[in-house]
Amino acid sequence: MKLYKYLKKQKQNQRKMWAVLLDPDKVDFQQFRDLLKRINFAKPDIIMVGGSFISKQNLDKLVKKLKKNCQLPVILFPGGPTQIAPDADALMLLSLISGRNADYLIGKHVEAAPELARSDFEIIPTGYILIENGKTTSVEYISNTKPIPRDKTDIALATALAGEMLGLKMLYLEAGSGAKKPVPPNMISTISKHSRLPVIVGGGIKSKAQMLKTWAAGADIVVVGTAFENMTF
Ligand code: 1GP
Repeated sequence: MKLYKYLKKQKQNQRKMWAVLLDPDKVDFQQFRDLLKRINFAKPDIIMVGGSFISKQNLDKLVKKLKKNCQLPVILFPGGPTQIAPDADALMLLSLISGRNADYLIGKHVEAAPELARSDFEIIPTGYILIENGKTTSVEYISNTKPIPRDKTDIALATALAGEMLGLKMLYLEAGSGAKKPVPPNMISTISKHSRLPVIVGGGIKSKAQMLKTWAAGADIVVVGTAFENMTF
């Protein structure tokens, strides 16, 4: 079954999922077996691979190794148009719909399209929505866009609905890597109540308790990056 179909089915069955986010430049390939053990122990449903400035070589290497040694689906979460690894199962084609920078709404996609068209993996168009977390995040700085203020649930909802109407297949509510404050639960619940799309939530999730709270608010997939990297999750 294609990955998106599987994710939709899990959502219909109210089966909550979580994804571990790996940055290929922060993975110690000498200790790859230990990483696999930690993944097997933590039991995520999905492995996401991506980062802001990753080397293509490490990206390809990590995805290849994961696919060879692990049964979990591997989804690319690209920070730019060169972050394409042919061995992945799928790629989130992110459109930064909280921003007003044409490059991150369509420009980078145009640059990536020829190579994406030659790839075999599934492409999942995803509305990427940045939510303010109290400090400037890398995505915000690099994309030169403003996040949606945390108390503007109505704007976040209208953005999510517009994304759905434009045909995007998933919504990713992002507080930013290492965020001090994760996406507010009331914003997650409002969006998940009004949208039929799988809702992914990430940024600043540090504990199982926070993950449960995020699921309870309505997230379908919770993403954990920094806490897994720091071995505190
Ligand atoms: C970042 O949402 C992800 O894009 C994960 O954030 O690193 O804070 O877990 P953390």
